[in-house]
Amino acid sequence: MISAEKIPNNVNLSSNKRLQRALEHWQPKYIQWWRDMGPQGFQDYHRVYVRTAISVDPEGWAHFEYVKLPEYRWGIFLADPTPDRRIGFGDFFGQPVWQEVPGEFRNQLRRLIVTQGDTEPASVEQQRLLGRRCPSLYDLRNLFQVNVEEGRHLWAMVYLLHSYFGRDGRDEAEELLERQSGNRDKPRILEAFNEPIDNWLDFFMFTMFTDRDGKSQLMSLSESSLDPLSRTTRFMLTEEAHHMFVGETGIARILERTCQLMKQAGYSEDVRKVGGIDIPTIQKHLNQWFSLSLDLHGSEVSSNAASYFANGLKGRAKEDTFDEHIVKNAYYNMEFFEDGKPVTKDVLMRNAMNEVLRDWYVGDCAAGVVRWNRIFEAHGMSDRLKLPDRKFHRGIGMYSGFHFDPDGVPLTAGQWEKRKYDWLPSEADSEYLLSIMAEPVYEPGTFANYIAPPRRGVNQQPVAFEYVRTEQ
Ligand code: BYC
Ligand code: FE
Ligand code: FE
Repeated sequence: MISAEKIPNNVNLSSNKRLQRALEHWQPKYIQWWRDMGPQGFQDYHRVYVRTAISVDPEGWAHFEYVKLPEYRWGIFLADPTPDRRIGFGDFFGQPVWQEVPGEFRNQLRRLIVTQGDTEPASVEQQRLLGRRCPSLYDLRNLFQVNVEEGRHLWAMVYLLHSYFGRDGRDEAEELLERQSGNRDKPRILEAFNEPIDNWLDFFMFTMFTDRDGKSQLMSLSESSLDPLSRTTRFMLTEEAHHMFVGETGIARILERTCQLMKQAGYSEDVRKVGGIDIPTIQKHLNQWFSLSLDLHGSEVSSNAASYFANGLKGRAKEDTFDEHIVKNAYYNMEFFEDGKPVTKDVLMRNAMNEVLRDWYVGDCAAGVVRWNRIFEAHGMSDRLKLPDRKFHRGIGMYSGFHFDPDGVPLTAGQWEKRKYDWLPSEADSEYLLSIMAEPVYEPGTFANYIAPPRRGVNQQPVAFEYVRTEQ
């Protein structure tokens, strides 16, 4: 029944003709955007073995089939409502959640939804050239799975804009298709979403670290008093898990292969000579995407964040695990950087909510790095990856005007200029990566030299399954 509709959904769209018409009007513009700005070279002649959400229950959600990408059935799905759900934090703690947008919070909510929505198509734009450089059909399929789901996340936000924000919401939905990642005149809103992702090391680091910011931000929005926002972000989180899986296992497979190649080549040899990716280059890309993703959490001290919390719009990750939810007289002991020295000061906790979420995020990232380092351990190697200090390479917040090395040691501008490519990818690193990715690998079961095969395939299919088919 659901699949007969133009826009698959579990929000009973056909009962709201106005909304249905508005979304059906937006749909062709979305498809045009996908064709223009989505995966380049994979629109009309390829079928991809993807998972399509056709409902939120486990069976409907895990529905796999071959589809041409522009024919993917992007739908609108909200997690099931929680009966008698109550506001979980802030000044309205304990009151019933909202099914409509309160007038006084309309602008703030719109801004949060637009900011979230803007990242989704941005990531598809950033990744549009990767298909032609893929390390295998398995990876190509995973890239497209992530891309179509980010497209669906845009649908999720556009549904909210159209349903609850009237004319303004419809205008915002149009603009979400007009801003473009990296465009000088109309860039995407948040900085990390304007950075190019043209090689697969960047792609895997992005899905590891930047999609994980998606996870922390969506967790905080899923606490929201606006119930439709909470429900839509809750379902998005189930998809986010797969994006981080792609990133974490992608890097793990590169590490595995690097270790193998180092062993074969004799440990003192440069692994690039045998076509692998050296550990320092992997560390630099980690530094890059971790620091950019820290910025995505906003300033350490933020009156916006305080106001989102007070008004019940954006909570903490796992709000129910905290003892106290009103957080009026609590303080956060924060490290500032003054006169070249760190000093700690107490900040009202509500003003530190961006930092509280960042703390959660850093912990989640650190656990992933521990898992990566087990690969070195298993190979008996002493190399390790590590997260840089959170002051390193920041463009937002109180550290952004200063320079620090990855251990958090302050540097002068001159020292930074001299050494920054010890810690961040250089032009030469990018060129090297592009050189080993110049030829895509389209043969089922074959993998580029710099990456190990995955342990298992998708949906119990073999690793050598033809995950993407070409049509004549
Ligand atoms: N770049 O009070 P402040 C995802 C602005 S990822 C540029 O510190 P606030 C995904 C800010 O707008 C998750 N500008 O921050 C992942 C403000 O401007 P005004 C995305 C920035 O307001 C992979 C000023 O600086 N979700 O889903 O607390 C693939 C001072 O702001 C940045 C969300 O972001 C930046 N990085 O904002 C696909 C959730 N950071 O007021 C998808 C929605 C801050 O001075 N957004 N600014 O003009 C929010 O919750 C918040 O707006 C922020 C922090 C987290 C962005
Ligand atoms: Fe997303
Ligand atoms: Fe994602």
